[in-house]
Amino acid sequence: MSIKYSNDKIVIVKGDITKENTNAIVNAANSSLMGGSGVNGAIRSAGGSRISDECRAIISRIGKLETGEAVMTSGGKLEAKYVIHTVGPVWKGGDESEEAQLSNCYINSLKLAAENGIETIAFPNISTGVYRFPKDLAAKTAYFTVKASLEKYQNINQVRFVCFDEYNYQLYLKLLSSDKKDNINLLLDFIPYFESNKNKFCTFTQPEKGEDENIYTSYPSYDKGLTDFIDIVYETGFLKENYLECLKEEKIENADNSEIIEIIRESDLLLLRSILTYFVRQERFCDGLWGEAAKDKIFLNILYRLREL
Ligand code: AR6
Repeated sequence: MSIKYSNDKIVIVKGDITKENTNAIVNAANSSLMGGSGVNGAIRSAGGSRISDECRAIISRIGKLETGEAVMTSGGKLEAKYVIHTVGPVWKGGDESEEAQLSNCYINSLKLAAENGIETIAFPNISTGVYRFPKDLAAKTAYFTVKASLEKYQNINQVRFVCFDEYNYQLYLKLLSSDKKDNINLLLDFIPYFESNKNKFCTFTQPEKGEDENIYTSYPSYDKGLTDFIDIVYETGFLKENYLECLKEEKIENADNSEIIEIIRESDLLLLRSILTYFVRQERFCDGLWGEAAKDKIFLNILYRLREL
């Protein structure tokens, strides 16, 4: 199965975080913001002495950092404009709130990023090196913390998890794809609904004369199943971010419904998402479109294709 997503807020990358071109990269630092090995060492040698100078100034101003706290410096010579330094927990067996502390690293880094207008940010796998936090638990903690925080910080457009080692990379890929798969399964629950409800997804009210004597056109009233479906599409995030871009990319704006059904037959997940986005988003401008798409079996065809993927 190949799942291709673009425009997702969470992206998994394999490589060296110092090469990232996000607005900010995050450093797995220590409480005194001193130089060190691992990702900390790599960031300081690529970014130059300015980062260490700013770190020293911060420590002399506020003292040592608590575990989970985050502060920001410039990015020095790095492509990223800023470095957010956060202190991960040292793994002590799991009974000393290490998981919550690791969560705080991500929460506080994203909070700081959002406060400073940062739109894209890259994280290393904090604490999974020298600090020996188990990699699978760290990955789950990082992934779900970031996912939840992104709901809050809507101005952050992209979070990249930059995995240096193959093991971490595979863990994150698995988390991302099973998360998406769960969303698809929720949508697949609607197959029986679309199969059994032919032609009664949407009814139109009669045009009415308003108090001002103008005639007001009819508006659609949707079957509950259809509105539940649309809610699930929204809730699961099964939408492409940029609606207008999606129209341009997929050239579906002017296609008629039978052409769209043809496209669905050939499409991958990314394209299915675009088509669904097209119908869900266009509703704002074109009354009754969901009903039309349901009647013309567009949603049903999308669900059949999702089942195959
Ligand atoms: N890019 C991305 N990830 C990297 C890079 C890189 N260039 N280099 C290493 N990693 P660690 P910690 C990964 O030890 O466990 C420091 O000395 C690495 O494979 O850097 O939070 C500090 O000063 C691992 O998965 O950080 C602290 O004293 C992850 O980054 C202490 O280590 C984190 O490993 C912090 O320990």
